Amino acid sequence: MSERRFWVDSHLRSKLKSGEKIHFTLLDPDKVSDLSKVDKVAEITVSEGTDAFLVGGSIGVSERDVDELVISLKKWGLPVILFPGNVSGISRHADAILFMSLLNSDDPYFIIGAQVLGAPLVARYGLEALPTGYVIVGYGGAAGYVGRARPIPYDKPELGVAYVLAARFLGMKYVYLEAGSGAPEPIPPKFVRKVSAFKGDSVLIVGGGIRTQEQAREAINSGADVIVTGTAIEENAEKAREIIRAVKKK
Ligand code: 1GP
Repeated sequence: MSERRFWVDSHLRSKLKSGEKIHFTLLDPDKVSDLSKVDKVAEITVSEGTDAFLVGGSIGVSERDVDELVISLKKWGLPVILFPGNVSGISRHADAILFMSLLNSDDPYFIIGAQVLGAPLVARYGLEALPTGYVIVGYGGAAGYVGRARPIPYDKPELGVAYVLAARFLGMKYVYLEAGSGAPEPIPPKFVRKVSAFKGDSVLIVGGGIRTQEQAREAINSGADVIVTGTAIEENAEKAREIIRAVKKK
């Protein structure tokens, strides 16, 4: 276990309390084998004010790959948060973990099975667990396919509302609305707006398919607390600048 650098939950909540919105830069260990590319992404995103690195992916992720990526990101001084697709996504070097249950999976493994297998590692490594209801919407991508989810249609926000309420009543402090990495369209603002009205004290994370400053801003204006971007930054690290600025704009 490495020395604790952050209490991530209180760090993020104090930013939100001061009226700031949050941006997470997602890096998938399966897609960024070249660590010099990681440095470039980090340099740009840190200089623009991204708030944390999210590390994870749905397929082809070994614990060793995650360790290497986490270690290379820690030098930038921001929280490194695990976003695990499975038990192999847990690294002792991270600061925190989105301890997620894929609420709309049909497979108990992704609702509670993997969590039971991973929990002893989270405890042994001293990772801060951020209890997260993970809900797949629309396209779903690899996360939806691998996680055997029944994605909520974009035109059924009332189902999203029911999930966010269930997540809150189960004590989850974070709810992640996921369109799937590389989604052709992000979750519609109307959907985010309806769901966010019921989020209570939970932190609403929105990701999947956000590629432009307009889309990032629309999600924020609709009530998202945290915007996650992976693919857009992977394809063109410079793209991060306008997206982060749009999230941070007051
Ligand atoms: C995927 O929500 C994240 O889990 C980010 O999606 O790669 O489409 O930005 P993108």
